Amino acid sequence: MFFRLPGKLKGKGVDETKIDALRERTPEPVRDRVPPGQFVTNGWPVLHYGSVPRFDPKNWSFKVWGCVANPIELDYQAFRALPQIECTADIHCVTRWSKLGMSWEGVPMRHILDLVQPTASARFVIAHAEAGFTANVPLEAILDEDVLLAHRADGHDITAEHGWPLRLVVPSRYFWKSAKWLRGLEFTTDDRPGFWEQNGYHNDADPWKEERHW
Ligand SMILES: Nc1nc2c(c(=O)[nH]1)N[C@H]1C(S)=C(S)[C@@H](COP(=O)(O)O)O[C@H]1N2
Ligand SMILES: [Mo]
Repeated sequence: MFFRLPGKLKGKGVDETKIDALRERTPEPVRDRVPPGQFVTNGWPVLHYGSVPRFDPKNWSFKVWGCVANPIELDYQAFRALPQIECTADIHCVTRWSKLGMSWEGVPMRHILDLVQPTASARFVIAHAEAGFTANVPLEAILDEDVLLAHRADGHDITAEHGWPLRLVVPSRYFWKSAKWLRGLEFTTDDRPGFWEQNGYHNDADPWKEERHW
């Protein structure tokens, strides 16, 4: 049986009957970093709904609004002038591939939080991407130090199909929460399921608990 994603998702599922065999090939030293039901890939599949948006720096901005003391709207130049860090993180896609030890470069979410100062009523963050795509995470999920607004991965600029010029990276959740072509963050009091969450994926998406589907 093939594991299929809802809608017109680009990319292919994995043959579920092969997961155990694929897992057995995982080298011993990293086996405990692979969540249940996942296997390690060295490639980097491209998966998303819809088409790859065109990037024009003149018409690009990054906004943060909602339950924050200091909403911001930055143009591309201003965004790129923000402090950047590099960190290493594993990513886990609900279609069962995991990619270990990826290096990511970008603006740490911690810095954005310092800038905007979420208010006491902020409990969730909705990532807004091009073409109306959204993904929701609880505030706790973005407090980890490895949560980045990334523009480089594994030493290269992120390609258009992987989210250029900016993507969210939330390593603690399945990769669908890591919105590509990110344009803004909205802090909210109430949770609001995003695109994949409304299409059958689990709201919380913890790969260690295999929170794949509702
Ligand atoms: N804007 C946007 N971001 C998205 C998606 C999407 O459909 N649109 N799909 C998500 C899903 S389901 C996955 S698995 C990852 C895949 O990222 P990749 O193509 O870089 O591997 O992007 C996530 N981010
Ligand atoms: Mo996905």
